[in-house]
Amino acid sequence: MDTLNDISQTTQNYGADEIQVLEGLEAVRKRPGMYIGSTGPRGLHHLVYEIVDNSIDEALAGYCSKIEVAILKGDIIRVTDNGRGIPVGIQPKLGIPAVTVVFTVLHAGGKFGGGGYKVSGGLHGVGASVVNALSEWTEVQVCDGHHIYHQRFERGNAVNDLHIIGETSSTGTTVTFKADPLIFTETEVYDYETLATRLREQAFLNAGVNIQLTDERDSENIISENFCYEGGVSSFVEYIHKKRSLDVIHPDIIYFSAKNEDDTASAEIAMQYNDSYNELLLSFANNIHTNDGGTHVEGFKRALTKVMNDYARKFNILKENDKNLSGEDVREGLTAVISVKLKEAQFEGQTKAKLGNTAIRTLVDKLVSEKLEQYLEENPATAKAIFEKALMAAKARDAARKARDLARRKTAMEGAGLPGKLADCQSRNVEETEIYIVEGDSAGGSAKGGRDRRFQAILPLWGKMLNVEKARLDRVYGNDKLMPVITALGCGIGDEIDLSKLRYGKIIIMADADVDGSHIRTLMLTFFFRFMRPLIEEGHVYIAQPPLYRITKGKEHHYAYSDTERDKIMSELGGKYEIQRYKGLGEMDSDQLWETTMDPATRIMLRVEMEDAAAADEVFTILMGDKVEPRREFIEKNARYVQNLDV
Ligand code: TTJ
Repeated sequence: MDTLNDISQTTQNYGADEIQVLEGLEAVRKRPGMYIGSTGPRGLHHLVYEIVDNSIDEALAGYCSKIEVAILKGDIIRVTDNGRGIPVGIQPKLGIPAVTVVFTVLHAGGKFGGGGYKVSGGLHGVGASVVNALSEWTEVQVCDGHHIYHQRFERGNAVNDLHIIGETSSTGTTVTFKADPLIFTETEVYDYETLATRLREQAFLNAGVNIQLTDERDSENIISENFCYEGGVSSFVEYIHKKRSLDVIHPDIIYFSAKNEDDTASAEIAMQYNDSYNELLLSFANNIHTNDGGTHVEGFKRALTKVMNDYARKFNILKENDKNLSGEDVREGLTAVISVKLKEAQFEGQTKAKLGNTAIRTLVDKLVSEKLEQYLEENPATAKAIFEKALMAAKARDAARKARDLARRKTAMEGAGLPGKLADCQSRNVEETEIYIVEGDSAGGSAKGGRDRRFQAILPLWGKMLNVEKARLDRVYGNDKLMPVITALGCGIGDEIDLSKLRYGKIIIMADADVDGSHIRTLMLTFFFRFMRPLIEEGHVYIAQPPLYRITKGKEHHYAYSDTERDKIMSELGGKYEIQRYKGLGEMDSDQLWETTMDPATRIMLRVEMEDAAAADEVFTILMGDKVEPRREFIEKNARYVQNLDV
């Protein structure tokens, strides 16, 4: 191995390669979004994931048993592992130490020779050099069992050569960095829960890896948590059910795993059924959350449906002339974690959150087909519980189909097939049409009076609607509050949804800014999330923001949409003025409603977006489910984020 003076000697004269290296990192600073997605909170947290992923790889290779992540004062991050330590030997091609290459050459991450494959996280392992480029400073310390090596970088540039600062018998790597305020706006600080959620997930996905998170920013109140799960993905399923207080219908967590012949890919599946009507499939490829699924999920679904129907036929659970169980029937109440690791993962789709490797579909299909059938035969009590639920789901689906057809015949008999209360718009161009779902007949009246009938439709809703969190499809069909919405939107619900038939480009929920309005909004969002999720995924759902106050001074009037805005207007106006607190939409006449909440030129609307389906599922299950304790906990934890609380 090269001695240190070799290192210092060879790094004096920068060759062409080194200059190209520095230009590479300049590109990262010019367009950070290309490498970490955004320079907002998500991008900031992404820096941590990029560094931690390297230590996780070292743990997966079997050389690291402990990873420590610390958030230090000043939002500095320190990641330490007790692995072999990043190699310090001279990298022949560039003539500089391998560890310096890792921090200064783009995409230089991954394995330094040797077997195994790097399972990267985040934006697929852009590597430590990107973190270095986007940090005001980065310090790396490597212990190789003899010496302690140290090097410092500033905004990607080495400010010294790798040098020895001491002797040691231990091995490992420590990286400390401060995100660059020139790249990340000053207000960006790390959110403990965000990091905890991600590190916990990585511990579930890599059984036995021990990850410690500590927040030292408040020296009076240091928080620390340890994540280590020998049960891996099975512990993940257990955690999901516990966190949501869901009742399981069989005590055991079903677990399978397999590798392919040449060991270039592996798959793990953990699954358990609960008594809800919702399914939650969490899928990962190389520890990356494939939010949009892909071949591993397709293989799982296909095999599950086939095994369940074959088993049902074999044991006469399904009679000769019974229809097959559908995919939805066999997945009702199912929580499953599907985790695959493979050499050359291909990610597809706009957000690269969908796995494309076709061989993985076969690997997972084969794994489930063989192992699930065997499991069901060896665990008849579990099989019984699962089939009872699937048969109930199938019956409900049949009832739903009948209720839907009945409802359709009923509306057809009523005439145009559209709900009586709908004030439709003239345009049929979905690019411009909007439907306001308005709480209450009086607000519905004002909205009808104030709207632009060319492209705005109004559907007044009245009273509280069904909380669908605990309802199957059959109870949704025929529900007199939801059917008008389903019919007006025209695109069907559940597995029959077809957005090409959607009649309005924007679906705008307009309810009072009070507790009742919030409840109506939440019930409507629960319905869209559970039975029309593509509407949210495709960005069609909005929440209207009516003003909270009207401030009048003489002939002049202003609208305030928050308490802060109200105070700002009051201080600007000064002197005498009148303030009206709107308790409900009904207090506004048509013109005011148009001007403040419906005119596209002036209105403020919130688009409902879903960053992470699993996180949304957790919120809806906790808030709308029937368990009180987790709801109380959630509200206590999140009360600080509530604005304009009206009690
Ligand atoms: C690679 O194979 C040869 C011996 O060292 C292996 C390695 O790179 N191990 C390694 C890298 N352990 N930890 C890292 C690492 C840790 C942090 C915190 C950050 C980075 C960029 C790498």
